Amino acid sequence: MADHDDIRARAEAEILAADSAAALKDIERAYLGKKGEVAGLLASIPSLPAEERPLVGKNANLLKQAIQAALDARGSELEASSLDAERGAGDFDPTLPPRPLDTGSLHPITQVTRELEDLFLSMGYTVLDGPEVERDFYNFEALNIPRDHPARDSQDTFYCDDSGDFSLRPHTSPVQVRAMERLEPPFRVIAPGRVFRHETTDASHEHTFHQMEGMVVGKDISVGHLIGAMKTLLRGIFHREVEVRLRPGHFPFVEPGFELDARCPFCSEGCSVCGRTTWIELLPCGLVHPNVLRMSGIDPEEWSGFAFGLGLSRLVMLRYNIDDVRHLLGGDLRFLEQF
Ligand code: FA5
Repeated sequence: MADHDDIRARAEAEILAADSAAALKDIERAYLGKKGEVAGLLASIPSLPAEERPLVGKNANLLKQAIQAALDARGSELEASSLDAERGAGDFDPTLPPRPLDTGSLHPITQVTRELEDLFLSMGYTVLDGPEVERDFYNFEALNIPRDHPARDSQDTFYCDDSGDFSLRPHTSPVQVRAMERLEPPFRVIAPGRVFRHETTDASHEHTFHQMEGMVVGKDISVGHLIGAMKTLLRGIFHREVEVRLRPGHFPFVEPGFELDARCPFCSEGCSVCGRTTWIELLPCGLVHPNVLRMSGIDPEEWSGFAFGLGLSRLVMLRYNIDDVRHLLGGDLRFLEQF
């Protein structure tokens, strides 16, 4: 018992005198460590007479608890006084709440894409993806775009090799062809994605922008179905009636073809976004040309369809009142942080 009292008195004195967490650790090791004094006491038990062993064991454990409690108490004291010291120094207040984390947000194009995907999924469409580096066959040939069509001009298309076979896709329409190859009619698909054009940029033209292709192939598909789908699309995104106009448009892969324009929200008399026309070209569309169906192995006598190529970047501009398409992929945080 004398041993215990002696050890306890020494330990408590040393603990009280300790002035750092490191010093406390050393004391803990000396008394409670594997080779510490308390361990020595416990190790001596087997050599004691049997009747003494329980009491010595119990006291050794009480001693251990007492030293641990003294260590903990002194540890808390030291920690509190070091916080006080830091606070007193005036350069850091550890009690202040942390700064809010920068969590970021989804890009407006991603937000609108996801909304459109949900809308079209609810109408039974499938969402498809296609390669950004695309072959000539899918970009043009299978879309009934002959060799001398202006869309093939190197002014518009970024070619990837000298053969002219591979280019960065200038539109999402090649995914139509991939859909027709892979799916049995009837089917409905959309394909949002990035497209690239070698052209001069301005408030409504970027060299890299987003489109969303749509295609429906079924029995007796008519212009009425097409217009119904376009109206649903616009209502779903704007949650209000948007003033639109439909005019004839020419694309080699649709017949008849249309241009659906939306009224420019930025002006009433013409501005740089609408090219001074008060209308923004948004949604070219039409009935799928029989040649296109035939080239992909679908019998145009049996099946018909419609297709559209939504200018997704322009839709995002209209939705969020963004007056220059170049903001979208410009990477300026001051712009992006608004979404
Ligand atoms: C096409 O790309 C056709 N593939 C669309 C199509 C699909 C027609 C299916 C018929 C059936 P166009 O080149 O007009 O068409 O582009 C489609 C839309 O993309 C335009 O209405 C416009 O909203 C948008 N767009 C075109 N060029 C740019 C550009 N440089 N920057 C931003 N948006 C653009």
